[in-house]
Amino acid sequence: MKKKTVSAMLAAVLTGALLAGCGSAATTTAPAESAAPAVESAAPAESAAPAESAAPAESAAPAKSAAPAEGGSGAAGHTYAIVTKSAGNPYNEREASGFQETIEAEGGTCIVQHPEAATADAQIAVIQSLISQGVDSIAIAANDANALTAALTEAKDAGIKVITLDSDVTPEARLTFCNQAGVTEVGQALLDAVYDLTGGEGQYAILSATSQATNQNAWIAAMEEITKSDEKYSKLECVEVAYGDDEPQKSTDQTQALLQNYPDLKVICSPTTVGIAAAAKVLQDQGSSVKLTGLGLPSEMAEYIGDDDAHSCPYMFLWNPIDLGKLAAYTSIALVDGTITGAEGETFEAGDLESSPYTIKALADGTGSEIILGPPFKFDPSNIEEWSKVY
Ligand code: RAM
Repeated sequence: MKKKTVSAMLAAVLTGALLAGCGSAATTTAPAESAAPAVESAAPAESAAPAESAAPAESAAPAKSAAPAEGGSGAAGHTYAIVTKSAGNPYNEREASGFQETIEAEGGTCIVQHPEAATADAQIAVIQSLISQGVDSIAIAANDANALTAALTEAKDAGIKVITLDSDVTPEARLTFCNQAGVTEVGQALLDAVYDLTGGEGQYAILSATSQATNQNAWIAAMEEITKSDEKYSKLECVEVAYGDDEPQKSTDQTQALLQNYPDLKVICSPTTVGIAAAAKVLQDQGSSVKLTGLGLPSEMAEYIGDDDAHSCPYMFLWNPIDLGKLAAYTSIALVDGTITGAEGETFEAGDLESSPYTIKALADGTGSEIILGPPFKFDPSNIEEWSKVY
């Protein structure tokens, strides 16, 4: 009951703040509308989910996350913002819902901003608005590694705790990075899938998000590195990296162009949930023999996953985007209440998340820190139905 009263008060305060600070570049979800999507609490009948992944039941368990973060003073009285890559992408909505659910369960006020387009400029406008609203923290999935540095530094200088999730910026512009999975691990999983689906040789293409997206670029670079360093992959030829900009229509057009330009193409690998969903539809509708893999949202991909010719995607990978949002929320709370500073070796509790407590790790190149949610998880015909009900 106490939480409800606080929420109502905060909703009123926030509504005022949003009216004052919301530019045309963003849409905002007020806390009042924060009911977590039904999909989040729908635990599949068989919730004996594979051990290496966040179990569906876990995303639904509210009990543990209702308690204040251990070691901290709770989130009440503070305002925590999340800025996703762009509006209209269900992955980003899942990510934001996990963040919002956690912040509100902990008694904080949440601001959700989905910029109009997956560009740095759209995010800069949002960051500036959040600085003027005086938020306590900003968690951002960056559309560019470098272009946000000035705006985020301004936020940090104003005392705002800045972190990244999903897609990073240069380390000096944030305190830490909530990374969904190890970059090399994701690159390895994708490359092995390409290897498997091509039969170990021949042409494949990558259908990415935007050309500036830090996360996609890091995974593609990891694939390139592994290809160069391991003879096993020497017969694979990556003919093109195409960019669908995380827009369904552009991703569809790019898929069609790849099919037209490369008649010998065997596989498309799309490390973006928007790209893979668009490509899956094109390939399946055309009855193409080109196979697809990459990173996909199970709820969008269920109809395309299958081992036979009637399905375009034999298998794909992802992580739980709701849990990634939750991790970013617990990280933001711990930074604001002083439990952590973002330095390597610090540890904090993250409610009901599988790997809690989390320890902050150094980035491989020693330039900053990150927190890894867990390993990427494989979705195939054996589990896609179950997971498509979760996210
Ligand atoms: C898209 C976005 C996001 C990425 C996923 C896999 O939704 O580009 O940043 O992590 O795909």
